[in-house]
Amino acid sequence: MKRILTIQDISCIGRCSLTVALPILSVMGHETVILPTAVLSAHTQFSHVTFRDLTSDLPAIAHHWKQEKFTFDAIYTGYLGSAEQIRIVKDYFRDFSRPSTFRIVDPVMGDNGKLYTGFDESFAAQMTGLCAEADIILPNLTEAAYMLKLPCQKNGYSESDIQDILRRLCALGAKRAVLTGVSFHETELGAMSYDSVTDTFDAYFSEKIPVSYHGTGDCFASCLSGAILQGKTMAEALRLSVDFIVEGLRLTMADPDRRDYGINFEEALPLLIHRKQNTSLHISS
Ligand code: PXL
Repeated sequence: MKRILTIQDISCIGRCSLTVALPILSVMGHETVILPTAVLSAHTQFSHVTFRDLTSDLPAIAHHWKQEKFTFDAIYTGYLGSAEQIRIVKDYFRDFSRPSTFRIVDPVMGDNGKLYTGFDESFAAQMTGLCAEADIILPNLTEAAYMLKLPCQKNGYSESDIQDILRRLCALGAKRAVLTGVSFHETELGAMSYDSVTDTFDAYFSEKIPVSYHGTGDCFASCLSGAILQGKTMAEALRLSVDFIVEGLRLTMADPDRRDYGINFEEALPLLIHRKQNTSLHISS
């Protein structure tokens, strides 16, 4: 069994960050250690949210873990609330990694051409610095544009545009980059990745479901992290993660009581169990 540390906030309402990472990684068969960075009454797309900042707890937790000599097979980070938290996460990378530890950074900062509430370009620059230390980064197109200081463009990317963005993202320091929300055809949506070590691209597309729910990127990043830790190749991990999200979006749309509280990933979890049983490759421990 792999042990993964995931560092993100707890948003009580809204199916995102730790409330999706923990169940997804657990169902994929990983021991999941959580480090909550803040507790919010709901994610920041809601108005008037409460925010309990846990930054000052993080060094003390690290101190205890160092005494216990804990290390992890992977460290996966999502939404981080401040530049100070990014700095502390770099310390966690340094102190709790072995040479084989996968560092996975989802640079959660924005979507649909805009940064989320509370973030600015200087935060984006700090997050770009964290990405430089990662084995795998998973920006969406908005986050990639902020990282590369490019104009935000939602559609109209050609395959060679996306390949160029992926290469430039890796040139910032990460070994592999996965770009989510990629579409070359109006009926298809998926993700494309680049491995700078082998100089190879992978991509997987599925039916475009014409809705957008908050937290979808967090579900995707959790699933992809879990799949890589299961020993799946990037091509297999992309396929599983896109299929999982499409299933979750379909289930969400089919629910007559649906509200904008994230995607119904819970009823898509059996897909992850089924596909786990069919995994052919395993990474050595
Ligand atoms: O889904 C990303 C996310 C996670 N956590 C919090 C957020 C957001 C996006 O807005 O506000 C608190």
